[in-house]
Amino acid sequence: MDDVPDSNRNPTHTTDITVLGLGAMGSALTAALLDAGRSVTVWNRTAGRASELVGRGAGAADTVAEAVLASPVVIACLLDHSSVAETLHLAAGELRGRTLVNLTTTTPNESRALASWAAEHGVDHLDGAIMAVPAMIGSRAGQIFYSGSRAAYDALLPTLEVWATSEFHGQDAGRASLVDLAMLSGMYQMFTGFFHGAAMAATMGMSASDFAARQAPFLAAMTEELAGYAKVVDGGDYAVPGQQSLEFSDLSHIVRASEEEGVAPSPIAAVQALISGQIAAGHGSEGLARIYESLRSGS
Ligand code: FVH
Repeated sequence: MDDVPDSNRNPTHTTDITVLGLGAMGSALTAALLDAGRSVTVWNRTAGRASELVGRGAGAADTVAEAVLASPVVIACLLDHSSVAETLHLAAGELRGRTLVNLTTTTPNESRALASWAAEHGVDHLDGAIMAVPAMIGSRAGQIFYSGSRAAYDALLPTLEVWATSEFHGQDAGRASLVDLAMLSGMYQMFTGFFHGAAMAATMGMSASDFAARQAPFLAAMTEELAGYAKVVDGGDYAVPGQQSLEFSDLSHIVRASEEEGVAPSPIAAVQALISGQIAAGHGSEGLARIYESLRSGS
């Protein structure tokens, strides 16, 4: 790396941890490790991103293989699954006998594919899914889900806890990613619902900020309903008394209003389609949570 002073080049000493990838998240993870007193070797594909961390005590490696050889534990925090595969193939032999923690966002099957690759190459593999932005790393506010090697998780827990609250989800490497992406699915659909509502309110001149000031406390109050809906889903009885029925929850008036105002109705129309499907299947008197069954069955 061109930005690294000679004294930090080609570390001959063994460090505690190697971090591959110094994007926003990899840099935050490294900084937290240094703050916690761990010795760290870093590598990044593009030169010029290590200087600040080197100034704080990290050693910088010129190649992936050199970085991997420097530590018994290797953290990968790269863009996506392909970049991880591409990078690790450069040091497959050097990784043998080491622990790999992949904190890159991947799909569950991509995590499982990496687990198989790691097993074939004698690497102890733990997959992690980060529920935090870089500024939250180093505090208990963030969460990181893990799955894969239980032995690696147990051994590394004091280090993992440097970054965020840790939660182990099982030895199937895909599970952490699955929980992560399921959580993000809920979040993005909530945001999309907000944007749809803001677009409707904008047709009468309300700013998105004014709409947000009203929507935020309302949505916060509505999240109180989640536990009740979850209880119905887990119990599997959607006819439990006291719920608002699907027929009563018909949202076609919101779809119509959206269309009348010239706003694309797609987000709310998707919800209405789930409701209509369950009503057509004869479940109109059951509660809104019944749409979970359409989603679960893939229909
Ligand atoms: N940042 C965030 O808020 C989110 C929070 C939740 C989890 N994500 C995931 O973390 C992974 C890394 O995210 P990031 O924010 O660090 O991403 P960037 O700042 O864009 O840095 C990307 C790094 O990946 C390197 N890279 C890209 N392609 C390759 C490749 N083919 N081979 C080797 N390295 C590659 C890139 O290197 P360079 O462009 O500087 O050379 C950066 O180091 C990610 O999965 C998020 O979804 C973060």
